[in-house]
Amino acid sequence: MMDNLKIDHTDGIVTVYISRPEAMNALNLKTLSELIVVLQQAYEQPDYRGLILTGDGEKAFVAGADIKELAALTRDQALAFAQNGQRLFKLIEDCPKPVIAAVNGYALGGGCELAMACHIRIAAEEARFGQPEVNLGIIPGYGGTQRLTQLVGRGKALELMMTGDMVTAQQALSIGLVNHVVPRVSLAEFTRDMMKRILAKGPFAVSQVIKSVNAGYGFQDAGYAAEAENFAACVNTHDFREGTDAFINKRQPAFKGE
Ligand code: CO8
Repeated sequence: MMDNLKIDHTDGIVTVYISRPEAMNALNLKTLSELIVVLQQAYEQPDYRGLILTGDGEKAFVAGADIKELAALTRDQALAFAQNGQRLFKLIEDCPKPVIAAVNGYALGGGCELAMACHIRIAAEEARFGQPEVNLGIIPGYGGTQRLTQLVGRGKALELMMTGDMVTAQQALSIGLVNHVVPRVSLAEFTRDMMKRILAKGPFAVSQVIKSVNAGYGFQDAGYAAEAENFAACVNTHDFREGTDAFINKRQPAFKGE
């Protein structure tokens, strides 16, 4: 029994609904540990043939890491959190079974990073994407600096991460951040149909496609390690305390660059 995930397992397709309606499905530690359990099952159990990750409710896929939890972190905790989250997202990226994100609403910060770790992204027309961490005085910490750059190229990735701007589903499609945009009412069916088409192929061959593509993007490369260190460095600053306090108290932050 999971507290923050709802799970439907039908015909070998496991649909995981991230469900924290009080916090726009934000990823707290409990949710991350529940996702690790699901991923372990996906690796080990033959009746887990494909995974669909989506958000529960109408508004959000996942609106990021849980900012209230983040706000209390020390630098060392932040480094450990980022490294642990990166390992989970790498488990998703390397999963030998297909993993599709059905992005039903806001996919921000860690939510956008979660969608990018999946093999394929399908978005509802209402979905919104962004890496708004700079609004909080931090940077992405779950691999976003690497995967966004891989998906949309360096220039657009830098723009999105430096401005914190949100993009619409159509804009996300035009820059290669998502594979398809569909009406909200069709999202579940469209995603399931694509999963079924993949599952009709040779499963070993599909897993070898994933493995081969990922072999070209080394997780051991300096990028992920640098991101975790640089995320942790932000947590030591006044601007991080100010940014998270401003979000929690619903006011504009006043950053000082220190
Ligand atoms: N964390 C915690 N609570 C959240 C989050 C979040 N990420 N997002 C929304 N909530 C809560 C709000 O605080 C609010 O709670 P309450 O009702 O108690 O005030 C409730 O959800 C509803 O939110 P809003 O009232 O803000 O709803 P709106 O419809 O006005 O706005 C938005 C929706 C645009 C999604 C808005 O909530 C928002 O901007 N959320 C924050 C988005 C964001 O900044 N995400 C990035 C977070 S940082 C991150 O993801 C870093 C990842 C790397 C971590 C590295 C390891 C530690």
